Amino acid sequence: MERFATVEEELGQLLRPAGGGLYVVSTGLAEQQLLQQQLYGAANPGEIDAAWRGALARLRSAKVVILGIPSDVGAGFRRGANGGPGALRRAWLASRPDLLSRGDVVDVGDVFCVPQLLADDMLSASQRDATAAALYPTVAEPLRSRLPVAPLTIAERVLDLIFSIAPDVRPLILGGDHSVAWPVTTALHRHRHGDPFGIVQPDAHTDLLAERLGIKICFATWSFHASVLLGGEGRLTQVGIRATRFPKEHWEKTTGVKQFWAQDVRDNPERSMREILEHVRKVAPGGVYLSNDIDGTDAAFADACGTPEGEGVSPDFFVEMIEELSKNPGLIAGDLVEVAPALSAHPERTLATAVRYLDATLDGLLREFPKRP
Ligand SMILES: [Mn+2]
Repeated sequence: MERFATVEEELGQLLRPAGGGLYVVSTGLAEQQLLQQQLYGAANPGEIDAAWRGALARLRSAKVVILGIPSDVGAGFRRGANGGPGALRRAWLASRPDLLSRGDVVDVGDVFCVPQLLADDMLSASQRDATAAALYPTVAEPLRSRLPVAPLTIAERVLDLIFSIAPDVRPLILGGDHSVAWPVTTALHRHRHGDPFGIVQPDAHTDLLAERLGIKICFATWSFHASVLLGGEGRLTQVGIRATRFPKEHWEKTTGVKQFWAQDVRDNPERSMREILEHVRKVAPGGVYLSNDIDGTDAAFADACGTPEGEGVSPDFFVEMIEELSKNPGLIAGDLVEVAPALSAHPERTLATAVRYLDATLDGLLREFPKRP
């Protein structure tokens, strides 16, 4: 076999049914199966698989595509964002049971994440081949050794494939640590042929290191590289910054990002909203990718994450910001990252906040774009 017959067939290898991106052997297996039965209204693995393939077959007519990337190779201190997509799907489905039966929204499932891997360019050829053999046992050589194996590289390929058959579709990504925003950024950049889009990033942290421990792309560096890719000029806009070693002037001067710190938003929310919208509408007329790190939100509403921070931005502010950005300049993609349900004694509070964000983001992604002058 030299190539796949259809894009859907390749996606069927690269992805797993929603909830299936985590590798579980015994612990967590029953929970994963229950989630998949609920998501797909299916009684057994065969029905789950059939429902998921049915979703892939509807991709070409979708307006919004949901993709889970349960990859967590990030922070040193407390992890758990690999539990994000499952918990987000469960909470969201409970409040929006029609989610997966709507024709215009297609959940393509999860990137299957080998938890020790991040990107293919970090791997030796022999490791790559060994993992490819484990992930794609039914794909023959030489095709198999060309398939990506690490989460971010699989996500890039998946998004390229999706855009190739559904050019106007808008992705909604469920993370995962914040590194999952990188493949979304690069896929948008390739796909939009220079149409100037922006990124708006609610976050307590800047994620603006050029490298961390010699690693170019990870949760702490992706914003730096995204800003470079977008050409600087404030096209990457960060909102809610408060846990950083350097002042705003340092970051804006050295990296070309635009920042709105949490304290300024708290002191004067009306003025901050006005300035954020004015700025983004000026620099990103082609639309916005909302990359929403849950820790941008005040820890009182979102403590189920690796690095909860107080003195943050309220969910009301971010929901309004998402709604306003959706009206103008429009959302071309969205995500919600770093939700780590296992890290809080009361994750339901964070998940309720998360569901508000997912609802607002999905509504925004489904909106028609305003007419461009
Ligand atoms: Mn982040």
